[in-house]
Amino acid sequence: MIRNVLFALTAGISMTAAAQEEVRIYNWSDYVGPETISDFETQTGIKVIYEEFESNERLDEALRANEAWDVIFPSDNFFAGQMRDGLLSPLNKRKLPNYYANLDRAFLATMQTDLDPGNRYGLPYMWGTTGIAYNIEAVKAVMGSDFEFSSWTQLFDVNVARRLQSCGVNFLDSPDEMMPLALLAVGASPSGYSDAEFEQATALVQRVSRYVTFKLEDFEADLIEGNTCVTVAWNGDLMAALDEVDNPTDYNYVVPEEGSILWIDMVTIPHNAQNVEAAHTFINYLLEGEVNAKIVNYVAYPSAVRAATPFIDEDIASNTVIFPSSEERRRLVIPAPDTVEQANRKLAAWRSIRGADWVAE
Ligand code: SPD
Repeated sequence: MIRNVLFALTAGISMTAAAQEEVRIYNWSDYVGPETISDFETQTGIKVIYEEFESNERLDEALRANEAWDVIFPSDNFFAGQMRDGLLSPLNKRKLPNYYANLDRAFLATMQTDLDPGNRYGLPYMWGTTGIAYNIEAVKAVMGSDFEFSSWTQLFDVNVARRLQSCGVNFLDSPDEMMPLALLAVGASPSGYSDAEFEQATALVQRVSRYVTFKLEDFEADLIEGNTCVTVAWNGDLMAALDEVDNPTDYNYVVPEEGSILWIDMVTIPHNAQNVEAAHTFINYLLEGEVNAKIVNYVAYPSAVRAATPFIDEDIASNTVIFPSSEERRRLVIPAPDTVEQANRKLAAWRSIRGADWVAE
């Protein structure tokens, strides 16, 4: 993504002393503000090695292959598996004064019960939803003026996809992103499903796969540049992209009637981190109210940092795609983390759809 080039450049040129302290950060693409990293380097003198990934599968692979990162950002479900498998280091809260001062306690309490008792291993970084984003007129031009997306069944419908292939339909190239949506489309719960339901969901994706593209990187840019007219999307990435176009109302983002996923991207320290001290310094920095608000204002996702609230731009705070209404929130689920067997089955299903040589972006 274009904006990331700037981070890579600033991370590369800012401090050059030979024995300078370093912190290695592996984050999703477009997930900090334009100055987040350079400001941190200036404030602390710590050099940031910053790289980006597009999917939880890629991050998980990196972690299991013993790649050495100091700070990583897995989603809640992958975080749970990584914690279970001993791949994360417990946080030292004494080194995170902003943890007590600035985080939203109610948000932390949700995670304590469900995911990480005592919030020992990680903190919520940003959260969001997955939905269907589309160019309203381009879709109507193909499907007729009454057509609008309101259900996952439409997205996975071969007849719909075959027709919309002319303007382009994109699925996120990740089993973890797509299989829960296919499960919703077959009437199953992404949190608890039978073998038969999983097979039905796999068959649904398989049938439609020849009419769609599979891409994670720049899915939102492809939509606004007209390379696609429909894409599965994360709300914030779409909203950040629409902030840069003249015609944002040409697009719609829908959380379908069956509901969708509420995901939480965590920030945590891997078990093999080389600079645990600097990792804490960086995480504590992310929890500063103004620092965090600048990120929220840029990436267009809500965070769990209460101290950021006064600094959030009004157009972000009032945007109901970014901050879903309570009606919409009732239709969102945080799926229970996969067991090892479920995670392996999801990957196997994806390879059966995408090819045995599929690799995560
Ligand atoms: N641009 C950064 C987007 C991060 C999205 N994370 C989504 C994870 C959903 N499982």
